Amino acid sequence: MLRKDFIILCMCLGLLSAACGIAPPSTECATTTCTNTNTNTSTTPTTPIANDQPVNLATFANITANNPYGRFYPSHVKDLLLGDTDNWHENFTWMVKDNIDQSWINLEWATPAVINRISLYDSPTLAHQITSGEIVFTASDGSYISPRSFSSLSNNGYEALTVEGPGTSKAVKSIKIKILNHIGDRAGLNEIVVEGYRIQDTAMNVSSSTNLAHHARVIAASSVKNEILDSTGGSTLSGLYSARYAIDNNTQTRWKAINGDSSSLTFEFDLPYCVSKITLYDLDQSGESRFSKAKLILDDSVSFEASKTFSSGQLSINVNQSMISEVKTIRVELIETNGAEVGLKNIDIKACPGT
Ligand SMILES: [Ca+2]
Ligand SMILES: [Ca+2]
Repeated sequence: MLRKDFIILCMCLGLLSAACGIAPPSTECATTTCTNTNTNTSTTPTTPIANDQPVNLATFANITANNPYGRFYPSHVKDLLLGDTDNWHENFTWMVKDNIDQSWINLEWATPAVINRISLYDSPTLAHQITSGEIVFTASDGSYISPRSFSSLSNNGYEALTVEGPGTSKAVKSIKIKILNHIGDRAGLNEIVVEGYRIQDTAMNVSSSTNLAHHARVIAASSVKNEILDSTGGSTLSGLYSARYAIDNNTQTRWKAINGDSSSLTFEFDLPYCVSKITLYDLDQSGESRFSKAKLILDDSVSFEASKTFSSGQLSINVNQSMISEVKTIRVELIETNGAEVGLKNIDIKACPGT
């Protein structure tokens, strides 16, 4: 079973509440290498961005990693869910199988952030444990930041090892977590929590090649196939078609709804971005339904509709900049569909040039 404290998070995510948060570490670390701390005590708001309100910035990071292994996708480290060995943990954890001690996972933000702490949760399988590693920081101004080393993670995957970040001394644009030693024939992480805040409350110097979808989090979905979140009945939590898979930088995964016409998905950024073009990638596997008409609603105020043929794999919609330039939330509605199990494989959101 999932741990009860994270079941709360599961339920929050299942209800897709904007108020759902992740527990911060309860004990501060005074040194660069810290011991395990329990993180089960409280929750914080996850709606940024006031500078005095630390949030889990991992949620808004683009995640990449080397040495991918099966369905243990890197994006699972920011899903706010701790998988365990009895409940489809391949859908909630990141694992590597080969070249383990040369493996890494990278979190990058579209704009700089102050990083106070990083909490690492090991993979839940007791046969696999990270026993040492290093966190490398890339400063937004290109200057050097000393890497932080860490020792053995708590093997059961439910208790975090917390490492100090550079804090206010340096703004950071990315962090890379390297595995240097391990036990077992695989290794990985259940979850990464990054406590910090933005140094600006507006997006600056975002590359037009950036896919802003990778810096968003899902806050609502009309339905999700096989998303069973009954914490009292012992039901399994498959997570196979989670809404987060529509914005996960992975064309192998998909959000799949079960309510056909007017299925919807809403996600938000932690900063307002200028958006120039949004492309929706339709499902394409045998037995999956398609959409032919979609609607985008930006910040609950401006909407666009566009159509494609059912057989077409994607739909691109240009956003008129005279109508809106600072977007915080995007709602996607699949208006006309040819079956119940509709969804999205991926969403690409282009930032405006020169913003
Ligand atoms: Ca996870
Ligand atoms: Ca995907």
